[in-house]
Amino acid sequence: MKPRYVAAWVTLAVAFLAIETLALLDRDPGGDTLSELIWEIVAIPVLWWVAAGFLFWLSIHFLFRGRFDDPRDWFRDRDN
Ligand SMILES: [Ca+2]
Repeated sequence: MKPRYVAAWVTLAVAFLAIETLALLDRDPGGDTLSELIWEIVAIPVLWWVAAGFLFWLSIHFLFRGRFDDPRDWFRDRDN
């Protein structure tokens, strides 16, 4: 692990928690939590497909530990 990047990711996570908490405590309805923001963005059909594609890639990326990130590896014979 690289400490600078770990610190940056932890800072991002803490900032996310702070923003999300403020948004949840804000009683004005709609458009302030991350979910509500994303739902407003993906209401545009082309952006829904972009988000779906990104989430599909992200799922494969995490589940297979990045094994399929490089398309050149998809058809490479692993026995050689
Ligand atoms: Ca709110």
